[in-house]
Amino acid sequence: MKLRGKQVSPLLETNSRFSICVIGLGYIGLPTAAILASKGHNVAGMDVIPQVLDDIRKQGATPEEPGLAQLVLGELESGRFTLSDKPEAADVFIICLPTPILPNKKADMSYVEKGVRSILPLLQKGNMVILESTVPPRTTSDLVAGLVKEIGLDPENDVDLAFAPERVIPGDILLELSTLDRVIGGLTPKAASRAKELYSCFVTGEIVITDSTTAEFVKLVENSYRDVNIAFANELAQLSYDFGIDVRDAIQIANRHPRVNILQPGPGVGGHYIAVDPYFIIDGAPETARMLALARIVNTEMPGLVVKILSDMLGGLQGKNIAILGLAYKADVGDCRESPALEIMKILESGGAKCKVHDPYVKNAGFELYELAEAMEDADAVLVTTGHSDFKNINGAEMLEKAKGNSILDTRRVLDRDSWAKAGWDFRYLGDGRS
Ligand code: SAJ
Repeated sequence: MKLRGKQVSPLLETNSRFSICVIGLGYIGLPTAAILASKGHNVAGMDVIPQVLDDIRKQGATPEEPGLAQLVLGELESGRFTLSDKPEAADVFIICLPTPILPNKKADMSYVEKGVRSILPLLQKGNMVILESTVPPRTTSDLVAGLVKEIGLDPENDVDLAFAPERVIPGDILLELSTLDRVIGGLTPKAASRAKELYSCFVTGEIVITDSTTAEFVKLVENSYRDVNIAFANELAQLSYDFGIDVRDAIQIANRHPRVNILQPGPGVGGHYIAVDPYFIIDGAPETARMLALARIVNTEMPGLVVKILSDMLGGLQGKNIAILGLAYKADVGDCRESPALEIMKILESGGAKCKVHDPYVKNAGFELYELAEAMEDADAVLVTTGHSDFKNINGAEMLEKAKGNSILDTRRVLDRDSWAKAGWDFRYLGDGRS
């Protein structure tokens, strides 16, 4: 079995070292490729974007993922992991391509379709094709199997098709990739157990096998469950103003019950996962997925509520300067896809306010970001939209000297209210209906 010489064994063998081609070197493809290489497999990592390959060659990976850059650079050095701008013949193809959401809230399957099409000329009997991208239910059985049929192969008998979703949390990917339990769905039971055999080389958690459609559904359900739970917390935050209570206290006390586990409210749900995945179910069964649709509505309305509270504090937005602390969708990462802060900025600006955003984690926002002191200069109000740990050290008294006004709304409860209030700030936490 040789990868680079294009001599590939027709059938996978138990306990073999496989040649593997990983299509798409994003936040899941790259660590998966590097881990598989570290277990002795020959891995070709493929990406169509030259910049992605250049960055990997130069720095391995983003420093936000502990240990990843070192692992990637080490495996490249060893020669077990190579980079390429096109797919290479292999025993196993793993597809880790994005499935963005279209404006009509349907999954954009074009990257996955193109990725699968790109391996078709290389596909041989006995190969395994594993999809890791988050996809609508029945993608493996309809889209992937359908494409395999186009080249005259039988998707059930000639090749093994499986779906193996990742479920790691950004910021702790390397650890979770190995330790979390994993679900793997096969188009056939044989495909599922073969994929399980491969993933067993690095997954120490339990690997549960099922059919491909169930596995696709499970992946979406996990994130939808979290979206519904956060929507519940966000609704409680809204109710805190009706009943004059602090939602944080209420949730903390309720969560002492052994069978209650409510998440935390915030300015909305961002990121490319929880804010997106429920739509893949809703789109397939809009009449039935009512609770999922309602949770999306509640969470999507949060930016508007945040702006309304701030506007009430300021007596209107027209001509006001707002210092926004945090653009990333969640604490301690630099990713701002679907971030509620972006929507909040849009609403503030449409109300006549001017925003200056400070986020030490975000490298490229597509617009000007400010140092903390610059963002605070002449600010009428401060709005905290991301709970970065660095923000905990900001000194309220020093900030008051730079700002013009003294209003602050912390939607993440990251700042210490007592010390800021003592320094002279009119300090509110989102969901504290007592203030
Ligand atoms: N959020 C809240 N309140 C909370 C928790 C989160 O408002 O109590 C917000 C965050 O601020 C953020 C959003 O929700 O804007 C999503 O953040 P997250 O940390 O909950 O999750 P993601 O989107 O970074 O990653 C999720 C994870 N899924 C689950 O926990 C079920 C992760 O394990 C998945 O691998 C990932 O989606 C994915 O790839 O699908």
